[in-house]
Amino acid sequence: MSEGSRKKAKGAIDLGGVEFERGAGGETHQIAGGDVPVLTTQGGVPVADDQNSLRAGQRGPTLIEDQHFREKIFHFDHERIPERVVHARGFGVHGTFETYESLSDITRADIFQRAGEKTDMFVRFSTVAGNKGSADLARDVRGFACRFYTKEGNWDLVGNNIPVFFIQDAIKFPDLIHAAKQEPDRGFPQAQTAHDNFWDFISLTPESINMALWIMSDRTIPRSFRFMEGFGVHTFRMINAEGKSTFVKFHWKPKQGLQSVVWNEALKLNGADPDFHRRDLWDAIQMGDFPEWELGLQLFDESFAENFDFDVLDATKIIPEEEVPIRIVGKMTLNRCVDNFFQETEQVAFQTGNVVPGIDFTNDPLLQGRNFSYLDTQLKRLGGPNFTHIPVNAPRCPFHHFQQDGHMAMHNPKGRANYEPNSWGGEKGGPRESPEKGFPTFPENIAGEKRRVRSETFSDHYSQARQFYLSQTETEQKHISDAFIFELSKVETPAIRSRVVSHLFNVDDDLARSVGEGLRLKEMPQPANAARPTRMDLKTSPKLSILLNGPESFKGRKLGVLVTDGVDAELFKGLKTAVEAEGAMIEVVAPMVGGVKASDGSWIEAKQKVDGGPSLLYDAVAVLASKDGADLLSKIAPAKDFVTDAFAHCKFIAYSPDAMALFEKAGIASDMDDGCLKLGSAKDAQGFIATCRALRHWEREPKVKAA
Ligand code: HDD
Repeated sequence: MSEGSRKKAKGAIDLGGVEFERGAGGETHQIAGGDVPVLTTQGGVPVADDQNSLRAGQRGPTLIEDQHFREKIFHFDHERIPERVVHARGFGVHGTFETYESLSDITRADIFQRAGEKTDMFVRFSTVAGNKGSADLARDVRGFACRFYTKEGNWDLVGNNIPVFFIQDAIKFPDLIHAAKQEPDRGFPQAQTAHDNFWDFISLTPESINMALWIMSDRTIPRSFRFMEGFGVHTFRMINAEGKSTFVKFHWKPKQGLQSVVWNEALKLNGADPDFHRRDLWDAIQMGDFPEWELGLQLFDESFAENFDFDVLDATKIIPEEEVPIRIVGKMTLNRCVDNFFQETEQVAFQTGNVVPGIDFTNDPLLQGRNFSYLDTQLKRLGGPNFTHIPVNAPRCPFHHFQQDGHMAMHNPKGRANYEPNSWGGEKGGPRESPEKGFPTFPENIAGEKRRVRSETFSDHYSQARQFYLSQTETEQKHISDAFIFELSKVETPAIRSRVVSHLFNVDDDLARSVGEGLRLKEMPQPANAARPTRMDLKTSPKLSILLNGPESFKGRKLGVLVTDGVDAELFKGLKTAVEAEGAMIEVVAPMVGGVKASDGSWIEAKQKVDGGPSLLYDAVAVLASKDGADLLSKIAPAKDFVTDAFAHCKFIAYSPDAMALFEKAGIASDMDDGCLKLGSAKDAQGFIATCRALRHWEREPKVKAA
């Protein structure tokens, strides 16, 4: 509000730029006027006093007549809606999709007709098992749900960051989720699969073993939503204007490259910053560093599907990129945070059934079941059938239908006709169907007995698990084995531990043995009975590794710099320049949040006090300390953790010569390796940042064993 835009009220006081006045009881009222609107009730009635309920006498009871109090409390009492039964914790943002080229030969979907066309999007990332308030770094699959507001309606691609699923038939979904979430008698553990029920179910469900390998890999502990792939999982169809069908699998490739954290880091991050992933995305978008993914299609025909090693309708299987290369057809840019979390992120109602003309389902039994479930769940969560009237769920193209009434109806059909056929004609008669423009279901020929049955073509449960495992680097294989050992160590029933290992013998002998030994099983189990023997001849697929597909830059990553008073100003400036030139971020950590005084007398502002800014938050770290500063840091336990954790998590570490005292006191000075770089002068900073492009110094890992 501009000064003098309104008169200062009598007795007004100024609390940090906002004007208040004292009421009769000594309380403060924020004064309306100028740019500040008058507070009203939901009905628009101006409110005079929002500090005190209406009382009979100064110290008497509250009056039931107080309609303002009643409305306020009534609304508050009804603020909560049920959280999602799965994927409760999520973070949504807006974006844009840009089509690179016309795909009219493959699909008539309007969004893929014109190169350069931009389509609005809403995307929600999530974890699966945890409740709404759980921590971001749980070991879990990440949801990757994308809505395209196309000119022919909403298309929802409701995928995950892992291309396969646990089960083949949707009828097992409630069992899977019951087993994964908190055990029903005790209500814990929260957001963890490391418990008996989950591994009991997995070990009795061999079709889940391929996914079990994926979830024990670092895919389930991504460094950021920005650094993970997305997958539509199922095989879908694309249909062109002539009615020709092509099978398709959807992939999202992050332009930022892939990156995960290590398990020990994830465990600690959950305490240091339970909002680590949502904060990361929020910060990146607010800073204008918009994350981008390219949309890729694996396109194939009936004859490929018939000859492929596995059934393309089985959602527990991939088609390796090496066999059907990915065709990049467009780019998604996430560029706007929501205005209100509840209104958009909580209320967005994704549905696999939202497909547009030119995109169609296949008979994948998991997809078929999902089409039923997603519509159904919205009724429970959003309270009625009119959830498409909520702006984030409404199409952005014209729409006309005869659905009417129900709770919270915002737009009923206008005019006399609310049915068809009708004989009113013209505008009065309302919308009509269009065989030409309408959604064309692919006329697939289907015949068969009505039976509860699982196709024989779905029965190979181990071959792709083996292929996935053998496609990983040695470092990643070790992480998988360590993750199994960690999770199964939390399983209290030895028979369940053994049963899981018995499946691993059908995947890879070395893996099974290392897990069995890590658990100290008294006796190695026999391989589990397999419906089909594991195929040993599948080629490895390097595209399945994270480390082989990382970025070649430190762009979008964060360097944490621990500084003290007396820090060499030139060195700090040199490092900052090098980080910014790379398109990365620098965050200053100091003994006190106010900052430090550099060697030239200049002031360096800090973002974090050292105990609130552990090295876990950063991709690489630097310690720039004066001699006195290093002595001070040596006495601060979180400063010692800063360097020991960074070292244990295989991060690159830079240090000013005087900072060495901290490493000595922390007990790691004699172990420091090629991943630790001394910054003699500002010139060395560039070389350090170039080194950081490798993200982690994995050679160190066998020595520190922290993963
Ligand atoms: Fe699901 C939510 C992804 C199988 C039933 N699912 C949900 C979300 C994602 C996925 C990303 C969160 C959407 C959001 O952000 O609001 N789900 C998947 C994938 C699956 C899968 C990739 C397998 C390929 N889901 C699946 C099955 C069923 C469900 C088999 C039930 C038969 N999923 C649901 C649900 C949810 C849901 C209960 C909870 C909230 C919601 O739908 O809107 O209906």
